[in-house]
Amino acid sequence: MEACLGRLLPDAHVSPERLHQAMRYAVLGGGKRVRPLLVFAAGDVTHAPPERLEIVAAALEMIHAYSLVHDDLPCMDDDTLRRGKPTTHIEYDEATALLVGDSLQSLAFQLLAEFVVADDASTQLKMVGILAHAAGSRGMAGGQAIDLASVDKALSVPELEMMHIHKTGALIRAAVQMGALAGQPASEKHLKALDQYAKWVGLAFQVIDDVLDAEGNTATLGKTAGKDAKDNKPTYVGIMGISGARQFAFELKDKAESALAELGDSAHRLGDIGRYIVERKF
Ligand code: GRG
Repeated sequence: MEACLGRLLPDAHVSPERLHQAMRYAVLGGGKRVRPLLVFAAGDVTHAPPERLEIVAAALEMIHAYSLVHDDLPCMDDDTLRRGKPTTHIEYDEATALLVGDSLQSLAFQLLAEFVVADDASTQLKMVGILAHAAGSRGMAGGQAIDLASVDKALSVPELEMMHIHKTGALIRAAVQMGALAGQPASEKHLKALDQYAKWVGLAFQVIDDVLDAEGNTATLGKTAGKDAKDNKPTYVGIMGISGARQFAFELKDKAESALAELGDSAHRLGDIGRYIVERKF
């Protein structure tokens, strides 16, 4: 994935050099690459060719990297550390960080327009629509808007779930759907099972993110720990406590695994990723 992203990003020596260097800084050399892992594992289910999955995974990771760069800006979460390095606006400057996000978002869609990633054009167009929806105001950006409006507010579990289904879950769901669509046609039943899996895994990912933030080890996390409590943000830990939230995440992982049952052995890597997501330490 690292090599693929390095190839697809503009070369650092191509003008405008500073912007291209900053784009590479934001994307390369860090990150767990969870969304690419999900693309590849979902692609197993429909026997999708790896050369298509690489492009889909890169597009997802570029949208994800853009969201992190913008999320770290002073007008949003105002953070100085990401993936163990200074955030992009600290290493470069705010205007460059803004443009990095804009350019990564455009590049993601350019990749989906320029490479063949599905058996036919209508499926490929559907994939473009899935990513646009997941990244936009009815997905990740909308979830971020809800997040920003929730500071200092007490949210119920369903309200918290609604926020995270958009902010974190939308892109994770898109990764699974798009990975599957890159291969042979799947039945509606199988696509629905994959979407159920993605919904539960996406939520489990966020619950564990809250737990890791609360447990607070900045060195291991590579980003500032304890930030949610400091910023007075509603979290699962705030509602359930650390051990309650961890247990909830494991229940969500079990639901995700159950959704995979009818997909057979081709979904075994999706099961592995579900377990990794709740057992991870950063
Ligand atoms: C600015 C439009 C816009 C959206 C921002 C994703 C997001 C929305 C904000 C990130 C803030 C945050 C901590 C979200 C919680 C879960 C999450 C997405 C964590 C970061 O993802 P990881 O853990 O990061 O996959 P790495 O660095 O491993 O890629």
